[in-house]
Amino acid sequence: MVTVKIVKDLLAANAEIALKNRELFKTKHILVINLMSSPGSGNTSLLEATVKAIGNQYRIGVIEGDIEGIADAERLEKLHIPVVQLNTKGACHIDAPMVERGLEELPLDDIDILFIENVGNLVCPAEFDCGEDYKVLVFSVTEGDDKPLKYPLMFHESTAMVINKTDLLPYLDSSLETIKRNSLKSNPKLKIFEVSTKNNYNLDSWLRWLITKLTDKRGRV
Ligand SMILES: Nc1nc2c(ncn2[C@@H]2O[C@H](COP(=O)(O)OP(=O)(O)OP(=O)(O)O)[C@@H](O)[C@H]2O)c(=O)[nH]1
Ligand SMILES: [Mg+2]
Repeated sequence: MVTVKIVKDLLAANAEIALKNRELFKTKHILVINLMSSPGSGNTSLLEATVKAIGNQYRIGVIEGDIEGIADAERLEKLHIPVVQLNTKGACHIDAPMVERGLEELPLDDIDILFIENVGNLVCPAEFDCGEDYKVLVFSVTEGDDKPLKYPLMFHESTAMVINKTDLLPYLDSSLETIKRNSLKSNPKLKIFEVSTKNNYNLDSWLRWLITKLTDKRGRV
């Protein structure tokens, strides 16, 4: 079938470039995190909080993925870090060739941790390897505690999940315990952090995990 062949070719081409990206990241000793989420879950807010907390100790760079616009890149540029904005012009995810193009605009020798903020979408980004070390899901409590059961691939593919907006729990029917239980059904090994980027609640364990992963990676190269 023609359609199946085209899809297979597309994924094979993506995998080839992802491998190339991964080799480059290894050579440059950069930890790469592919941040995925629904629109508005707090990806950029988490990046802002992370840069403010550890940006003076670790050099952080960001590839921003959005369908249109430069708003998120502008938010992060205010923190004086290298940022490149990719516009997918309709595509629902960032793929490896897009990341490869973005890398040309970044000072890779001056970056310890590179974040790829994927397009806000709870489905497609999970299907594409960009060459990252880890996929991390930012999930907000406002999305509802049934979502892990309805969008299982995203939870399955992620190594870690940051549950954000916990400050809003008193106003919602969502239960933190149910979010966690349902997420672990798709991925029993999922590492879970509960935070609020609004009031910087509980960011420490997320930051410690990041630093540990950077140290691990440097130990491996
Ligand atoms: N109450 C509350 N609001 C938050 C929190 N984190 C982010 N927000 C708000 O949620 C909205 C979306 O935050 P962003 O950081 O732009 O989310 P995003 O995932 O980057 O959004 P897109 O990139 O546009 O998909 C903003 O109005 C934030 O102020 C939080 O922990 N608590
Ligand atoms: Mg954003």
